[in-house]
Amino acid sequence: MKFKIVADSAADIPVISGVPFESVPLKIVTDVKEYVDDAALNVTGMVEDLLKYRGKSGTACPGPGEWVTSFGDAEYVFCVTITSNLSGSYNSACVAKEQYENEHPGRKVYIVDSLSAGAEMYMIVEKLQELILAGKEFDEICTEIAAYTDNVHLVFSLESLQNLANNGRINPAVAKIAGVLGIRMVGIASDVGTLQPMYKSRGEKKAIADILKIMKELGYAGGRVLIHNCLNDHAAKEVQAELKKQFADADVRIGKTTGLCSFYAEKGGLMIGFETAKA
Ligand code: X90
Repeated sequence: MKFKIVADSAADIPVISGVPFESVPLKIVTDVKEYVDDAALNVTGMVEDLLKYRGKSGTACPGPGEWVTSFGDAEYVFCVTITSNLSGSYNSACVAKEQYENEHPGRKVYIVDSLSAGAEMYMIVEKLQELILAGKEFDEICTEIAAYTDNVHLVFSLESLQNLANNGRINPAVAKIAGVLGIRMVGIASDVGTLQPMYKSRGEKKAIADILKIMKELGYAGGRVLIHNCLNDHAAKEVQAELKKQFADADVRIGKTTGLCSFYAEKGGLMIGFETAKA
């Protein structure tokens, strides 16, 4: 096997076809249960469980050993991680890379710190797949994927920031505002891979208008969009319709958050990846 793509499960990709791929699960842990974010996870069941659950909950990223196992025996590995600013996944992957390359001289691992999560990671993985299938060489793919990450972004809308706040991933004062019924926190993944709140939007319609506004400000002018939602197909379809109305060549797909992103984006959450230039 020459090439392999691996990504942690914050990319929302249980399986992919066409090139060798493996998803490395994060875990969602409560006092009563552990959920492994793999293809077997019942995401809806987990979200419903958590809505009823009142105790402590948190998450755990893969350790270096889990990353090394996922590399298998590939000559060249592309490894995509959730933002290093909010998780230890990237650090684990760096340790794994060092070990793998030392144990197997000649093999190489290229790590992409997505500085993001969810649909944006998904789009980075798809781009890697495209570059591999186009028959490009390892070095060429590294250069092109680095350029691509400058042109892909993430905008989100969250109805609750409770799990983010409880786990120290966002300022508690910001979380309180978004906890108000009907208010959505609309924001982006910042350049350093943190949540950057932009609007406190009242109601779904307003949130969707604010999402579109942000996308245009960041340079969206038609092209690929991937809308991942946590039990909110309705809002995802509305965003899709609005984009198609405003941009003749909008290429908009809808998908679902898996375990990790569902835990943090919570019920109603939208995470939208989009391209701003042909890359
Ligand atoms: O290592 C771990 O346990 C995982 C920690 C992950 C913490 C944050 C996940 C956020 C996912 C929130 C929506 C917007 C994300 C923006 C990313 C910069 C979902």
